[in-house]
Amino acid sequence: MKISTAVAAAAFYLALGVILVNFPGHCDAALEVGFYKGKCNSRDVEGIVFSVVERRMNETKGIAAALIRLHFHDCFVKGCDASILLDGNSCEKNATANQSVRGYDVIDEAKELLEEACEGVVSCADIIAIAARDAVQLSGGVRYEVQTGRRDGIESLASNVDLPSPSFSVSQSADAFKNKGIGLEDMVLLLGGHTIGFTHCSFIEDRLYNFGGSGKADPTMDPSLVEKLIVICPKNSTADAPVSLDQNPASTFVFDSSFYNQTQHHRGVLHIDQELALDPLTNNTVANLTTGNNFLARFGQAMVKLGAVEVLTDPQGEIRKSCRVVNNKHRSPFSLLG
Ligand code: HEM
Ligand SMILES: *[C@@H]1O[C@H](CO)[C@@H](O)[C@H](O)[C@H]1NC(C)=O
Ligand SMILES: *[C@@H]1O[C@H](CO)[C@@H](O)[C@H](O)[C@H]1NC(C)=O
Ligand SMILES: *[C@@H]1O[C@H](CO)[C@@H](O)[C@H](O)[C@H]1NC(C)=O
Ligand SMILES: *[C@@H]1O[C@H](CO)[C@@H](O)[C@H](O)[C@H]1NC(C)=O
Ligand SMILES: *[C@@H]1O[C@H](CO)[C@@H](O)[C@H](O)[C@H]1NC(C)=O
Ligand SMILES: *[C@@H]1O[C@H](CO)[C@@H](O)[C@H](O)[C@H]1NC(C)=O
Ligand SMILES: CC(=O)N[C@H]1CO[C@H](CO)[C@@H](O)[C@@H]1O
Repeated sequence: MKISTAVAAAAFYLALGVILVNFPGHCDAALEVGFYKGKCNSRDVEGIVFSVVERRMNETKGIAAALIRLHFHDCFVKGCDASILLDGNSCEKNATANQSVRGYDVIDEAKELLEEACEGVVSCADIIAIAARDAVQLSGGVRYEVQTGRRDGIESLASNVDLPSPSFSVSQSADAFKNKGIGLEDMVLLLGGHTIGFTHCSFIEDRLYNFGGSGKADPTMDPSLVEKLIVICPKNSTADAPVSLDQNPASTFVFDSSFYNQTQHHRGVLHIDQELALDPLTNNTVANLTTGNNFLARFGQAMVKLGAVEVLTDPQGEIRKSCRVVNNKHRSPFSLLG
């Protein structure tokens, strides 16, 4: 009896140890919905961010897409820790993959108002996550409950930037997402973010003129779309014009499931977008989402998962005073604090 109890206890603690060791992300548990309730002098933190995003979108609708992409690029490099916001020559924001990321000034504006409301309380990483949610909602998507409680990192290096490339295959892209703990279906949902926003000619020139060195257009692109895009992106032009990611002109700025319908009609703009509809790993999910199937709510859930990637929570990291610089500039940027 005694021995079997001891064995059971040992087995229990062994199992517990295995569980703890197997969940290195267990500090993610500290993220919660409404983390700032009652922490900002009775001010509504999420409401303050919402008004900034709303006003900026009233001026420029396209800023919504920029804010959603900013969250993705933040979370995929060293976790959602606002490392993308730090200024400096060798910082993430100066890496090639970041060169067209926009929206930094929107985050600055929200941060300024929040510092006035309650100094040193709201992290830049949370502002990005809240702003991305608001951008989705204000573009016609579903308002999902955003988790907060992230803290800001103190390291940002361009050499850390290793984002998936638009010329990746579905399985290469799936590996990149899997490394961040995000599965195949969530990857397909998150790429649905390409239902708004713009790319540039330089990202699709190969598909129009010299796909895989063939000297021809990508055969998976609808020829009428090729014809349309070569007008926007003339051969050898240096203008690098913007091109809508969702080629349904009725929903350029609308957060809807049109992206999936477009890819099913061979009208995906980026190579990876088109591949989602063709690759047997993802084609069924794309077909499912084309007919709606609750895309908007499912996208929100996928964004919550994206927002939990490798986050810092109290007591790790810091609450930056300015989103562009770490609090103690004299501290070595290479020191690791959490
Ligand atoms: C395999 C993964 C992904 C790749 C390869 C990729 C690639 C790209 C590229 C090349 C652009 C155009 C950049 C430019 O021309 O300036 C872009 C834009 C964009 N991406 Fe992604 N992306 C990926 C995943 C995501 C995810 C997960 C989201 C959000 C949930 C997202 C949201 C956006 C948005 C909203 C834009 C438009 C930005 C704007 O208009 O400023 N992307 N992406
Ligand atoms: C944005 O525009 C809408 C519709 O015109 C208006 O109701 C709202 O008050 C504006 N919001 C801000 C913050 O300017
Ligand atoms: C960014 O990187 C380029 C080289 O990639 C470098 O020449 C430049 O000085 C860096 N800094 C800024 C602020 O652009
Ligand atoms: C475009 O540039 C390539 C070399 O990069 C050159 O061979 C070709 O003739 C140019 N085409 C036009 C239409 O100027
Ligand atoms: C799907 O895309 C095709 C091709 O652009 C278009 O003709 C059709 O109206 C779209 N369907 C929906 C439901 O948006
Ligand atoms: C997905 O691809 C597989 C393999 O090519 C095919 O059997 C299946 O019918 C496709 N599904 C859809 C919805 O097109
Ligand atoms: C679409 O996917 C959802 C979620 O996986 C599933 O519940 C639903 O049954 C699917 N619908 C169709 C028509 O395949
Ligand atoms: C090298 C380079 O162009 N870096 C850019 C990164 O993104 C920021 C914000 O858009 C630009 O200001 C940088 O010039």
